[in-house]
Amino acid sequence: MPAPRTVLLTGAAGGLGTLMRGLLPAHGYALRLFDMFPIEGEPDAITADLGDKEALREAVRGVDAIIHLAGISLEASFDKILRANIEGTCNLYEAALAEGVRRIVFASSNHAVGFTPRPLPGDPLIPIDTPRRPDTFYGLSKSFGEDLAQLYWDRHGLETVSVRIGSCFPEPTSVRMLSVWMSPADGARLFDAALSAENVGHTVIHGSSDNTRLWWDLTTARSLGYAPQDDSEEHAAKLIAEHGELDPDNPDHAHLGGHFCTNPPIWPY
Ligand code: NAI
Ligand code: 15L
Repeated sequence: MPAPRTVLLTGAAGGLGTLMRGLLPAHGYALRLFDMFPIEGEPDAITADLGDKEALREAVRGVDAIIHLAGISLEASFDKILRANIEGTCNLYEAALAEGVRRIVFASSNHAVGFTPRPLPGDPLIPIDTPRRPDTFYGLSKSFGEDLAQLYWDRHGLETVSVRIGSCFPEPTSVRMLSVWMSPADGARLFDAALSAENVGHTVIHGSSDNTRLWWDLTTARSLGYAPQDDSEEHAAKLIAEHGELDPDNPDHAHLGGHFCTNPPIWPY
């Protein structure tokens, strides 16, 4: 069996980071953890801000790849987004380049294309080359991150898979999530594929399970070797009984980004 590959997991204290800390070791990865908050039970985790360039250089030194989850994950003022998501991601790419890391998997988001109209039954799935339509400063920072990744590939040969994640939580909690949910186990499968596929250059993929009510096309993700095993449909009856079907006249239901387009949740810090 090949030795586990060492991967830096930024944002390791967060919701998705916590799920991936539990699941990725079984795919053969040895994780180095990074977050601005300490992680209980993980004394070796690096506690630092993405603004700390020296800490980033040390954090990326010697790893085979990086999964970049750290950052503001909801809407915030442009100043906060600028520091954490835009400058912070630039700092990480500069550190990776300086230390010779060859591959980053970037947690982009459906909110980079959040104002894309939601497909109605019978409409074609949203293709991966759909035009960017950020729904928030947060979504705009993910759009920037994808362009940054393209620049580092074209200019420096640093590879990235940008994953436009739908909603990765233990269970879907809204009717919208039935379409964009990525089960944690499929999330780990997708990160594994993004880390191990060959010759990705800069590839953008959608990140979700193979949901019955899927809104977007998973072809590019599958071309990297991603084989989703889960479907949100087993949660559909309960969620629809509770909330009803999506209403075409409700602006919260009109776009891929859902309520981020009308009333986005605000980052609490
Ligand atoms: P989260 O908010 O739970 O975790 C983000 C982590 O980043 C936190 O632990 C936070 O302390 C850390 N962080 C924030 N700013 C930082 C900074 N300046 N320096 C160092 N660490 C910092 O978010 P979640 O849900 O775990 O998402 C992880 C990533 O995936 C985020 O980039 C998010 O935008 C992206 N994403 C997540 C989705 C989901 O369904 N969970 C959907 C789409 C994208
Ligand atoms: C995101 O990008 C957020 O980080 C996450 O908290 C969820 O709200 C998700 O999108 C979503 O669209 O459900």
